[in-house]
Amino acid sequence: MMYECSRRAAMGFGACRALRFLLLLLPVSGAAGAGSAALPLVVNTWAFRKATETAWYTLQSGGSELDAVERGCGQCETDQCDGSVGFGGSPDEHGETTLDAMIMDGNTMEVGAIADLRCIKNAIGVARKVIQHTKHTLLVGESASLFAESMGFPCEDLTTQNSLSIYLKWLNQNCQPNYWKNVIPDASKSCGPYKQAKQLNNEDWINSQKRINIHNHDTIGMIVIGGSGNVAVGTSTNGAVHKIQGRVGDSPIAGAGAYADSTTGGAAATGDGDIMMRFLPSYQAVEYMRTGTDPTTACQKVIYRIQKYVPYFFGAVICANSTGSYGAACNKVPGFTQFHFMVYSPLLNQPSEQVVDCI
Ligand code: SD4
Repeated sequence: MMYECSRRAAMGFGACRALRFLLLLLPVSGAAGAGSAALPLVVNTWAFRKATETAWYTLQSGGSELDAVERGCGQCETDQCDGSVGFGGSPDEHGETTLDAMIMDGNTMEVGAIADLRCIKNAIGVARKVIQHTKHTLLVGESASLFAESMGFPCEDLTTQNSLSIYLKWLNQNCQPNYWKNVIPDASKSCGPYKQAKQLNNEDWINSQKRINIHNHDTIGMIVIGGSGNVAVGTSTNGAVHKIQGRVGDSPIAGAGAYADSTTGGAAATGDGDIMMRFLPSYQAVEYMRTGTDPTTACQKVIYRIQKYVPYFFGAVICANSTGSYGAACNKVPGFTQFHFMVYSPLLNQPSEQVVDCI
């Protein structure tokens, strides 16, 4: 850890370098997850290696931090990372794939975001156009698609054989699981259309939360910090599989899916957006770091805060400060005990997959 080494002069330079070398060989794990500090830095959720590489090479070839975020997340949209980013994944209740994305500039605090975007593949590209060509922050639904087309993005069918077969399988399973509660017919047994039930029963809600897990969530969230400490962040996702039409998750919401402030750092979240967006975890993590909390602890504090209300939520957060330290944390639930994320910095000669134990 460079920062620690320079402060611990008493340790001796040779010993400090040897320690740094050893630390580089260790995977990030549990509370010891603070990453070595160096700039520039790319950190992204999950083992989306090509996205990390693309962001890194964008920076290396003179692109800005925003360019790196846009191209890095865009890489995942093209690659359909884990089926949870880009076209052909997470069909909604009507079988359609819709996209959410955002990009944020930590120097100017500008945000461009789109949600419930239909028929356009490059969601983060459209989000960037919101910053570049409008005075707005968030555009949604079919109107967002019209905006995208006016910016030159082609309208294409986002359905694939894969998304169609996920959808058909779900229909054959009586539309289980789904996101309805307190409706008739009973949503835990039947498909819709639904009407509101007279009786409101909170038990339904609790049970339905238990079904939202790693198998229907995965988003790219990315933090890029340039050589002079400029921070940019972004997200891109096709959201939650079998979502109700019109549902928007945390990813395009500033402070929820991601947040950047070049005076402090950046953070991005992945997981059950319906829960996570209620806590603005990315904003909260950046605010913890602003008061001097290290990135790993900042991420952990955010997870603990949500855990207090929703112990079994599925989610993880990545955090990095503007000096280049980074960390991550995740909430431990059955089937999700470790979180993988990617890091690239001058201390690594290739994108490095790191693992943190969930808390
Ligand atoms: C959402 N948070 O729409 C996104 C999905 C996700 O990891 O992050 N998956 O809820």
